[in-house]
Amino acid sequence: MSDKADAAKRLAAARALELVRDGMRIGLGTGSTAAHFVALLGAQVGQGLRVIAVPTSERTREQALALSIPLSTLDETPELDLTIDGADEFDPALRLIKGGGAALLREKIVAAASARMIVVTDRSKQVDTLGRFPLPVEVDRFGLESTRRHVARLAADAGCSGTVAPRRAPDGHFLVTDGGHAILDCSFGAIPDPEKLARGLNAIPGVVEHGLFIGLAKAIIVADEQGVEVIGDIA
Ligand code: A5P
Repeated sequence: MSDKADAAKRLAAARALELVRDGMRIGLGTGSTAAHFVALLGAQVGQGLRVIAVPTSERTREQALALSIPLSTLDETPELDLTIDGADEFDPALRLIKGGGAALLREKIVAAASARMIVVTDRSKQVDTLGRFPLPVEVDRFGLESTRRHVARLAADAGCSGTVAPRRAPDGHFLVTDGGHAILDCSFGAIPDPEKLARGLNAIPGVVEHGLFIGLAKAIIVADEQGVEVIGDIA
């Protein structure tokens, strides 16, 4: 990642920090942009800010623990005030692709439990049509090849073409998520009808969740060298 992209991610995270109020229940996203937010939040907690946070991955949980951010779970704290998370792509309708960091299942559960999900990102994630970033689909490891073929057929019906392939970890084995599942990366290039694809994926046995986040983000805080732009309703 370039220094400029990282600086933009930090800028977006700093703007998101302004939304945090004393006493809030906060969902903590996953990825390098969310990590900036967690670091900034940790500094505020060190200065006396009182929040309780639910992390979306083991990675984020470890970071938050190291910063002494008080943590909870959705079982203890089922409703959250605000979730701040990154995205791999967003379009003008605030639809997202997430899951590049393999945390999409917990990210979606936490976002859905939050009164507000606000996305923090740098400008490179902005697209007119979703799909440039390969869509991650989290699937049960049982019947992986059957499910993969089912996803590929469904995608073709939804107007998408391209490869559907299991993600591999650096050691060459299939990557395993925090939830113990596999990820299929769907390299479609463009997704002409994200709602149709999302509905279809939801109906496939073996698909645990997919990385299309539709109707979840209230606003996107997007930063670049020129500064910060807020798209959507941040209030
Ligand atoms: C994690 O599974 C993803 O959804 C991340 O939110 C996404 O990959 C954004 O990552 P960066 O903030 O590192 O770009």
